[in-house]
Amino acid sequence: MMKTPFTDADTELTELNGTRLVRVTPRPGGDHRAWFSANAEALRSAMYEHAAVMVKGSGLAEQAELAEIAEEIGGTTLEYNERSTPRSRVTGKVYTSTEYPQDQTIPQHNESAYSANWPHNVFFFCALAAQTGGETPVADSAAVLEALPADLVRRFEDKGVLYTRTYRTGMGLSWQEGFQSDDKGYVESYCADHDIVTEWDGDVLRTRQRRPAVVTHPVTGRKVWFNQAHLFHVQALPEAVREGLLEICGEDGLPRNAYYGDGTPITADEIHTILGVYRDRTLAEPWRTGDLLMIDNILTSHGRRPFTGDRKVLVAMTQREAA
Ligand SMILES: O=C(O)CCC(=O)C(=O)O
Repeated sequence: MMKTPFTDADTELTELNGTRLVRVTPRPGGDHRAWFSANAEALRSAMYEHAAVMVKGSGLAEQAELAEIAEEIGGTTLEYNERSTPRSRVTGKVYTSTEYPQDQTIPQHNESAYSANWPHNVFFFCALAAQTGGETPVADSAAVLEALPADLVRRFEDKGVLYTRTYRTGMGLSWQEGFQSDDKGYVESYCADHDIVTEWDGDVLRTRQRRPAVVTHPVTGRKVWFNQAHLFHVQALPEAVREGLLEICGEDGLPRNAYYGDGTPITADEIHTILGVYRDRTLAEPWRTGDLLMIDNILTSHGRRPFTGDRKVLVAMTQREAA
């Protein structure tokens, strides 16, 4: 089944409309670090082939081990810069996953696709499984692209996506949190270096950045849907929140919004079409404490389901050396 077979493990493949998740269960009793080293190539290869791999009962005990295993398999671990959601540093370059209220769904997204610096791989470690729910679902980005209407894809491919943000204290992230700095000069130079247009109004910062909607995976050559238009767009918000925000901030001052790259509007129907295509291709494997989910961030998107009880999922993001 697998191009590079796993050693000392049972594997099982689940598939839904082009999204594939490999469940790998190492045989009990072995040294988990030695298992990861022996299977590093098989894990990388399974991510290229199937995009999502969940190691059940990974044996990880300490938070720092997540970074070490992520580095061994994925390359250099990254800081969470140019943030769009709240996360806390746990240790080194290991963070909590997005800290949104537990009754909320986090829509599918490729990590940091709005930024010029997105990770190649994302590793999620379940340090404490929720009482109910709280899965981290995955959806195949190439399958999403194939299922979207051709005319919609053409428009997005031609124009790209324009992401707009307004950073102000108390509504979404402040610019200090988004850019992890209190220094406006630093923010200005970061934005200039990354093709982000800035506009200050006292302590309120507005930014605009144009990014692609479709990319080609550098290793597999697969073309994929890779953007967060459906997540930034005002239509993604529940109606009451949307109406409230529009009344307080106006469209120009929304914490986040998305347009086509030429500034023309993306319609509500288009956003709902995209959300529907994701929904039909999303696989959610239940977490057990100790499981480790690893994904290729271009080939697969992730999200989060609502949950009850306490839950702790940690994240490490990595970047491969340039080929
Ligand atoms: O908590 C999770 O399972 C994932 C949350 C998420 O989407 C993220 O941190 O990017």
